[in-house]
Amino acid sequence: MTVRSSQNRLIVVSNRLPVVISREPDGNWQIGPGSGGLVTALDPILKNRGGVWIGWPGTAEDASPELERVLDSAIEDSGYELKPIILTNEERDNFYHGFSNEIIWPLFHDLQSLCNFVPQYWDAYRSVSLKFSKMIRRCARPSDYIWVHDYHLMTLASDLREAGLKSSIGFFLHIPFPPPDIFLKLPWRFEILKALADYDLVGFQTLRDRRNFIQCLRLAFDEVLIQGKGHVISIRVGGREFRAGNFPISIDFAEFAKAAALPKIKAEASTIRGDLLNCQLILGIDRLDYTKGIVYRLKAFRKVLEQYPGLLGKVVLVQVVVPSREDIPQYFDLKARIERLVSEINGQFSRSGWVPIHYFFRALNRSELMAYYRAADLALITPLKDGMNLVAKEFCAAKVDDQGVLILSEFAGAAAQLQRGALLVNPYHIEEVAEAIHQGFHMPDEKRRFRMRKLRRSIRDHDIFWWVDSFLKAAFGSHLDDFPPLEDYIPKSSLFSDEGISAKA
Ligand code: GDG
Repeated sequence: MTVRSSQNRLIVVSNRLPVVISREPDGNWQIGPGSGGLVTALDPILKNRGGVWIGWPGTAEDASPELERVLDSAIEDSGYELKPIILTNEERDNFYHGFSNEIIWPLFHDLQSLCNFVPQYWDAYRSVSLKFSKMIRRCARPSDYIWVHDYHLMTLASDLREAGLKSSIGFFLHIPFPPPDIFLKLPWRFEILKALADYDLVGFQTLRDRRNFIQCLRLAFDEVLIQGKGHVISIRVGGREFRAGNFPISIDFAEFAKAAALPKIKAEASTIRGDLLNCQLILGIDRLDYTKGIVYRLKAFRKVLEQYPGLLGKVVLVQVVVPSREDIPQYFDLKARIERLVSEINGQFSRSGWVPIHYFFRALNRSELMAYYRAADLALITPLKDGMNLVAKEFCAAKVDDQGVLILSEFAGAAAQLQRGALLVNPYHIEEVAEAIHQGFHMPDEKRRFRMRKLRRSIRDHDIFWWVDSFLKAAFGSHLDDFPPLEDYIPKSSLFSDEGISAKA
């Protein structure tokens, strides 16, 4: 029998490789390191123990011959292997845009009416999964640990098992897992549940998601046996036994705080504030996505201006929308709705020297992002549903002076962890969000500091490295007793407790 330990070689599998590939004006391909929490956390681990990262390079099929050469040069820099999965244009459309982003993404965010259940999308999802499976079997040694990420690759373990692979395989879902009455709308619901049960460990962001998953299993299978009471449990179903756990993803807190404290960022933040002439700055930063609640948020901002005329000329909302998935019609429409609303609100309230909403439709570079986090008085983060929401954690990490108010949706995974320091809101409740903005605006400095300190402490103690460690411990630990409820580390959300919804903030 192969002995596996937390020091075994790691094979990371995700839809995208951890590199950014682009074509220069002279036609040559350029490759650079990817950014984001997952790369930051897994890069040192892969370098240290060796391993492979398998994923789609994000380029069209005609790039493939040249790509091999470019990726080879990146391997030398990264210290571990990168294995590209080349998708045809049809696979990209049906697997990535189609099944992943027109079915699973809206459904798992409870927005089933936005789903487009096209049968061919499922065929493409299955065939791309087989493509990934083939590549893994080419690379994997029996003692490797295979860690698969996210909703694009839920059926991968079952393909690997079918092909006889014996290695341990873990899976982490970065987005929420929906409750049964929503999940069961999926025409391929049994296939997905059975496939997830083929992993050895299935990780979710929160207890909410893990509970939803178990409820779905109970409805789909005759017998589901659960063992354990901690944040990692064992599930026996349909002749399989596997583990499931909740592991809230996080950020590299120390690195964020250090970067935000740089004099250059401080100066950039002062310039931003100087331009706003004594106004309090409310910040919203999101990818263009209907799950992020941008339209409701703008309506709440309009409401607060209507309700409290004393705020006119004293508050500015900086709303950054990062372009994303614009080739899907719903995203294109969403952009138009946001822009119409921004212009209506600005048209209604602007006066000489003051415009209430500053709207950016572009990505900020990293130092701009840091400077806006530092400059903001309030962060308004109101997704309709979110796996975690890293912007909320980054905003707090950047608040090196402990000043700032976080207004956060109850339906962001981050709410379970950050509820005690944030002002929690129901993002659909326009009046309630408007009240929270008003409350945040008037919150005294001392109270702001007290709350922000709590938030920062919790994120610092549960950073991205803690997250990787917790997942791998759950994968390799032998006894369930070694995994106490996560509430021991992180305050339990009263929202998702058995007592039901509690009073807010
Ligand atoms: C998925 C889940 C889960 C944003 N604007 C700019 C920018 N960003 C960066 C942020 C942050 C990231 O993008 C967004 O992360 P989120 O977590 O908020 O959201 P998703 O992209 O939807 O991520 C989510 C996450 O996976 C991890 O598991 O938390 O729930 O949906 O890091 O900093 N970066 C730059 N400029 C911008 O304008 N440079």
